[in-house]
Amino acid sequence: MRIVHAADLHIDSPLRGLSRYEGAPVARARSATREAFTRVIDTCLEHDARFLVLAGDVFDGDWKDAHTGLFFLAQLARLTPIGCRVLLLRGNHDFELTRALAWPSHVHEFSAPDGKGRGMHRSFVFPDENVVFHGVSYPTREVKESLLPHYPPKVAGMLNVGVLHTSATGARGASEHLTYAPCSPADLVGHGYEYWALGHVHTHQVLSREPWVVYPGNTQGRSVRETGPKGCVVIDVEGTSIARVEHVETDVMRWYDERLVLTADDGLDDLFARVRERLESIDASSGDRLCAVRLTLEGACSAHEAVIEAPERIVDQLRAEARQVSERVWLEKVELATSPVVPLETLRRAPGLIGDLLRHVEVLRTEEAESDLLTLGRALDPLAKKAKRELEELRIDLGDRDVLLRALADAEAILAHRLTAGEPSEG
Ligand SMILES: [Mn+2]
Repeated sequence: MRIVHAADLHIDSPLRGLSRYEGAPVARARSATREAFTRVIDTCLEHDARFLVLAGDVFDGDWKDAHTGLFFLAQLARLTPIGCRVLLLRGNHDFELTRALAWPSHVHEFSAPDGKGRGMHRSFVFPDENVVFHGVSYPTREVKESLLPHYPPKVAGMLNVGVLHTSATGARGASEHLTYAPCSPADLVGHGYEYWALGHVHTHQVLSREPWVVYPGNTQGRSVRETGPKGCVVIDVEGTSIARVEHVETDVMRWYDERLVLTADDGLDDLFARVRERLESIDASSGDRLCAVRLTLEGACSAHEAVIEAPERIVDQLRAEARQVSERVWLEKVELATSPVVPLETLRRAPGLIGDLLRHVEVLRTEEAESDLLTLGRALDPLAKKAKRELEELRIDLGDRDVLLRALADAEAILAHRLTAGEPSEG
């Protein structure tokens, strides 16, 4: 007998910030959470699952309109022919669904602790499969106390599955989420159930195997903070014990947070070649999925000067390269953090003109020289007036000391590179 366990589907989550990039596969990205749920249902059908457990945050929040609910019901209806039943728990995101539709008879929703509105449904018993599910939905967004005291004791002679939306202490990635209904894995283990179907933390992990305490992770990554494969788990049950738990990927768009470290010999052509190579390997390893890649370029390299002289052009060119690699690969963001090959520290200590210049720049960095730095900034006023709109769009304020310090560092790197070009750098 098989059970599919999923959580944190966040169906119709808006995926903020994605629409800004020209050529970005926005429509596909928007529908990603829906497609991932479709794949969860596919997984139930493929494994002939008897139950589908949804452990909270199925929806990202209250439905904007009926479309979300109609889509959800249409997918659940696909389970009816195989007799797969659904156990539904409300988490902090979907505790309240003001437009909720009546669930069909194969959907069983757990009540909140006070039973508000829907009676007390804390345990659902299925004698045909000798299994009982226990769960407590969120009555409100912020559940500060452990919900564990509301869970009934184990029913002897049956498979007991606890469904719980919780911040389990020590779980990987737990710090990325607000702490709700906290509990410790040891308390869950001690409760006596054979399997804890958790939700809330978006990173898949097995906290315990005897008994099983499992986060399936979310079904679809929604930002660069949610990289790597995402999916649900398939639980193999033999009698009243768990034989196997397997993670199955359901994501249709995968996030990558990539760092590429360039070295001294790498010029601009090498930079593009290295990026292309990396994007090709990402594309090859991701199947037919969309890949949203955040790319950080680092390292002291010859390409640095060209990078800081025209960063926007480099980023545009990289987006064009990505597009050529595959239409499935999409550069979500490029961070240019390369540094000059010229050893600034050494040059700064050297006697002569270049040393003097760099030492003067260094003085401008001190707090005592703040007024000099701001004066320097004001020298850019005529330029700032011409580029007023662009600066506003980029939120660049030339009266801001941090902005000026960054500009100073770029100018310093360009100067040092130009003034020492052709000379062997001192090691
Ligand atoms: Mn949650």
